[in-house]
Amino acid sequence: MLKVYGDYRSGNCYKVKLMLHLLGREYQWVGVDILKGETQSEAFLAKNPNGKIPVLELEDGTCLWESNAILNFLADGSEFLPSEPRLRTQVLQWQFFEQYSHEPYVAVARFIQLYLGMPDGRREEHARCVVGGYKALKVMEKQLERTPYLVGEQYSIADIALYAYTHVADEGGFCLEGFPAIRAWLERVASHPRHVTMLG
Ligand SMILES: N[C@@H](CCC(=O)N[C@@H](CS)C(=O)NCC(=O)O)C(=O)O
Repeated sequence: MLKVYGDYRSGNCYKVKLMLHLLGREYQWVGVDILKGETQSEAFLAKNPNGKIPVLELEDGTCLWESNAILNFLADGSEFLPSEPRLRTQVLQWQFFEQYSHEPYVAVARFIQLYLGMPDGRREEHARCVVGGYKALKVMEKQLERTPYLVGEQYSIADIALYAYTHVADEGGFCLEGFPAIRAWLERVASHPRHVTMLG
């Protein structure tokens, strides 16, 4: 059976969980506590030398890491990854955007606020993350004013990648009041019959 090493509160790990539920795949969840340093143990580093969750361990023992790479592996051949090259590239485009222009701000602001409880020493960094995060949210809003999903008409792994931290952006100090297209998209994604919540 597939094994997922992760933390339920982590958006990067939630991407993998959501994907597996949407595909109806069985898996075993192995909890990893990042605050206790469990990602830095020798045993864990043998699975991901970069010391980060999520990790997907396949039946033959192969370990895949990097959440969006895992999404591409799992979605291969399914309705969640278009085969047409232009559309598939647009999926990747949004996933690279997520990792470089969204996650480093929205997820890190949430980490500082939710996991660390906003320590004084990280308030300035949090404020910088909020600025960067709103910039990314504006880019998403523009796209979602035009199309129901990030890549046109079809729910894809681009949406899963960006849903993960956007739907809990409030936990990082973001307000989505001024982003009606994003709010409608969040509801659209969550209305899928096989949707699962982050903590569900
Ligand atoms: N780019 C990676 C980021 C993974 C990541 O940052 N994971 C965090 C939890 S959300 C982690 O494992 N942090 C522990 C650490 O860095 O020691 C991905 O998308 O999978």
